[in-house]
Amino acid sequence: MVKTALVTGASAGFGKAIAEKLTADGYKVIGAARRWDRLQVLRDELGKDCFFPLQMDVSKTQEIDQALASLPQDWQAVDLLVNNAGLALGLDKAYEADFKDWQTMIQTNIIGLTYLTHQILPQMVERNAGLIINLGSTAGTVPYPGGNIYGASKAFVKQFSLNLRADLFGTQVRVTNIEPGLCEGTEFSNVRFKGDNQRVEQLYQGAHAIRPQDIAETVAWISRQPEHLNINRIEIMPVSQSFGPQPVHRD
Ligand code: 8X3
Repeated sequence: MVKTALVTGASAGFGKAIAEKLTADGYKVIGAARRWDRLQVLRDELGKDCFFPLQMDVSKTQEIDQALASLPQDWQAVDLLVNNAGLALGLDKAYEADFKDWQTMIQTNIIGLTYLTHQILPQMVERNAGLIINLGSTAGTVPYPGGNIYGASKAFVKQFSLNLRADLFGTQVRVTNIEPGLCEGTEFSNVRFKGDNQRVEQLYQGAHAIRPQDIAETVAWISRQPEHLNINRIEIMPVSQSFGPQPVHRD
């Protein structure tokens, strides 16, 4: 039976690569994003039988409700939910950061992700089947200067993923948190640095960072695991990235 996936943030970066990979693997994919024109291009590329464009801003719970209610009958049963939409804004120290940026990250990375999950979860439990893949980050485990709310939101996503499994004990519904490190080929850093493309270029120069296709492959691999296995967490970094020493400030 053909399975249906719902992928948020599907218009670019990870989400687009995941939508492309899952349709190639035989899924019907609902691609959710704000940018309708990009979703239409993706529908033309993937075909209307394989890809259903769903315009919604995941940070607005009302839009999530309206979008889900607009799904045609044969696209309503979601077998795989990929909570990919999320963002980082700024890399400023907490005492210099713009609180509006913090609110936007919390609204998208936490409220949006949890609300959509809350709306989809009951149908999965009812069918006693389903897989939720959340996009966390190494920033949810490794603190770094300027990571403040972004990292905290991804720590939330990690613990939320694990706690979901705790609640889903006894069901066949599975949950995985993917935690990538430095990634390129997405709009992530352009958004974080608010269009400072020189800073973005410097960040990725020679880094051979994770690419969207790598994450799409990971999603596909998780989705192919036998039903008796739950992949709890996957942490992925490029070989060029590693861990740092703990800094000690001296007088
Ligand atoms: C992306 C990884 O290191 O830019 O979530 O925070 S990092």
